[in-house]
Amino acid sequence: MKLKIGITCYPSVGGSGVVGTELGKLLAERGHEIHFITSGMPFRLNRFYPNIYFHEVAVNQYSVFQYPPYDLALANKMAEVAEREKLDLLHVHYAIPHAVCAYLAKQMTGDHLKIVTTLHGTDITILGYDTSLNSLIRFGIEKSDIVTAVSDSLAQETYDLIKPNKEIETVYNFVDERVYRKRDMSHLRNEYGIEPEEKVIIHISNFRKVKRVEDVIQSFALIREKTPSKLLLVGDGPELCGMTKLVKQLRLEGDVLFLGKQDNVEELLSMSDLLLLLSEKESFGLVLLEAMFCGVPCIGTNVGGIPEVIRDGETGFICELGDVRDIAEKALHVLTNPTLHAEMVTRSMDMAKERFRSSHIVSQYEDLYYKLLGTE
Ligand code: GMT
Repeated sequence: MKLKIGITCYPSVGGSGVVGTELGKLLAERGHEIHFITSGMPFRLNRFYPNIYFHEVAVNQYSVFQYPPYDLALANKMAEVAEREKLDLLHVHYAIPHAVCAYLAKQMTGDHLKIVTTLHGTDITILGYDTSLNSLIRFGIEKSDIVTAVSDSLAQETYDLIKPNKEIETVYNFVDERVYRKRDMSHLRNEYGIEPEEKVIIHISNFRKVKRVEDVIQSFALIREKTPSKLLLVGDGPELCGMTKLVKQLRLEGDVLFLGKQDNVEELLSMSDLLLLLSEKESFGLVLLEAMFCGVPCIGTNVGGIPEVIRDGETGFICELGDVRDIAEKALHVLTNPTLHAEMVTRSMDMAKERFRSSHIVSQYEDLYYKLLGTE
């Protein structure tokens, strides 16, 4: 049976928005009717897709309101679209505010409208520590019909921190493997002035403090002492300015390339030898999956869901948070050992396909929807 599904996520760049949008696209390819109910066009919806509709949540700025009422406008739009389009369910990404808005919409529409909530991390690992919001997050989770988390670690953290009386199922993230695949990018290395003997290390993030970009740079400084290499820093965010200063202070300007936000990261990944993700909080680390599909071994911290994505010693290495000496040592081990590197490249691509194949993950969500609606 084909379903009518409303999807709400933050439409801007960010892992949860990417996963929400890609899920909608792949469900639409399977014949389901997808209605995005978001504050702006999701950035990955960049062309016409049959079976996909977009409903913009407009927030009016009346002078009587000190803050624009986004949550109410969203709940209202969800109810309006659900009624008019006869939606079977709303799949929302983030407990706060999206699950709570969906519950409000359900109250307005009727119990037949089901709610699936996916937790992505930031709502739990940051907001969960704000005790004033803790009860509301629990409410949003408990009022959802099905709750999923993107890693076992996030599910456990939610139980520990929020203590909801609700089962949370892990459904891992996925990427579109038609986009994330290894390509020959040797010409790009030349364009960036990377010498043939140089190793390319890459870090991609939104440069928030939790990403610990300073540890990436400090590790790179140690790696570069031992082997010729370049560091590509991709993305933008609050820490970027401080990072440019650190690079200058360490006299690494010639070897660290700040590339800013980039659309086609699969091309940059395809010319990289190693990815570093050294975050202090990370429920999954979507970029690890993008790297694995492009055949890039990864080093990550022993934090959140990272060890569920990187197989320590097989597809990369897991290191302790902030231990830049160990990180540099492990990086040099893989970068200067061609046999180990080649094995890790192959295993990364194989394991990505085996454990995080999009068709498998999308089927997991589809099965949850059918179970919830009592159909097939
Ligand atoms: O990491 C971010 O800063 C963005 C954030 C988001 O809400 O998009 O990412 C979260 O969701 C991603 C998709 O599930 C995960 O891959 C990220 O690990 C998670 N971020 C954190 O837990 C800090």
